[in-house]
Amino acid sequence: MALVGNPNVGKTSLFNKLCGLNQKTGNYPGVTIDKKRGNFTHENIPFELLDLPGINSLYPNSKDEELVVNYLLNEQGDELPDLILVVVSALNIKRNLYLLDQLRDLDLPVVLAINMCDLAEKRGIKIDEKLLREEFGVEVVKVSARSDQGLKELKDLLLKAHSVNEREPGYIEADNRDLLHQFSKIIHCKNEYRSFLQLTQDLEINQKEEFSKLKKEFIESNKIEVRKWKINESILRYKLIGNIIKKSVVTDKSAADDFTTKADKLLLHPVFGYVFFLLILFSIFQSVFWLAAFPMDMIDAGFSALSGFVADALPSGYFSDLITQGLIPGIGGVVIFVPQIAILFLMFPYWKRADTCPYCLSD
Ligand SMILES: Nc1nc2c(ncn2[C@@H]2O[C@H](COP(=O)(O)OP(=O)(O)OP(=O)(O)O)[C@@H](O)[C@H]2O)c(=O)[nH]1
Ligand SMILES: [Mg+2]
Repeated sequence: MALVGNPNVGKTSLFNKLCGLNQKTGNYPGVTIDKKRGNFTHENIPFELLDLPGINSLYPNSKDEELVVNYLLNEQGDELPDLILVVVSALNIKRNLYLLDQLRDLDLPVVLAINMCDLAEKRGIKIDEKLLREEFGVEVVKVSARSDQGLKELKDLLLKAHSVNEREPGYIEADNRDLLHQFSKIIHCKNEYRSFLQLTQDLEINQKEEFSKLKKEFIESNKIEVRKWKINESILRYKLIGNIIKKSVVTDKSAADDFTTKADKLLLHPVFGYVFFLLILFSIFQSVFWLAAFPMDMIDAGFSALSGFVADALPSGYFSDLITQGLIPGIGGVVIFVPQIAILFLMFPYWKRADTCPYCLSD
């Protein structure tokens, strides 16, 4: 069973809970960068669980994302999982469901775990999991890897998991379906969405020259606009997800009683928001100068002492002046700014991926 989901949604936390392990977790994307295996038994059925790095979609953007996508698309090896446990965050469900929608086209049994439900309740987010189950045709369970909520129910559902019912491909326009069908046959791919992904991107699993040539010829002879196919996929999927979300997710900010929402009311206020923003920038600016003053004074004193020491040690002349009045103060003049730059960088959040804010877990 493979644990798949967007970065920072709590996959490893859930993996640790299910397998009783202690793999590294952290509140920023990209914590897990390799496959990790674990085991557990439920109702006498042994499960082997694979924790994977987070991916935003089946179009990989980094080496660790590629690892997951190659694993899920490689039909040739016998490594495909028997079941995919898709983990999404209840705080960010719309964006996370895009990946679920892609995964359910792979013809593998899928179970959807909506994690972080403890936080969602506090933020007034209400999710109708029955409706999601009906709309997506997969088993759905709300969990919290932090408070253990829903874990027993999740294990029960894993026994019931089934392949997603055959559905009309929701990722390609009707006019292009025949072409995709032909391409699947040519490359002997059992699943049409896997063919679609191989046609629209260059994957490591298909680096063979023979395949690249075949694909190029197919694209050229049929005048396929690959970029357009990809864009249409996003439009079609988001349209479907948008309609489902409208019916199944309600956010009632007035019911929210967590610290973040209360702070947001003030910090994101149309007028006070700007006042806080300026105050924060001003205090960063001030503290950069205030904190950096101590190491800067030390660096300044250190380089002056070094100049003095070298001046005493060398016989006076042009060479001594070059070292003590040119080279050493020159290097000192650059090094002295290092504390200011370092402190400034420390005061800004660490953005691992431009599209994900690690602190608020939202777009
Ligand atoms: N409140 C709350 N926090 C959670 C829950 N599950 C995970 N977290 C926190 O969310 C953060 C991310 O958890 P991870 O388990 O590292 O997430 P991941 O999906 O494995 O992340 P990557 O490996 O980077 O893709 C950690 O700080 C967890 O403590 C939950 O159910 N509730
Ligand atoms: Mg992880």
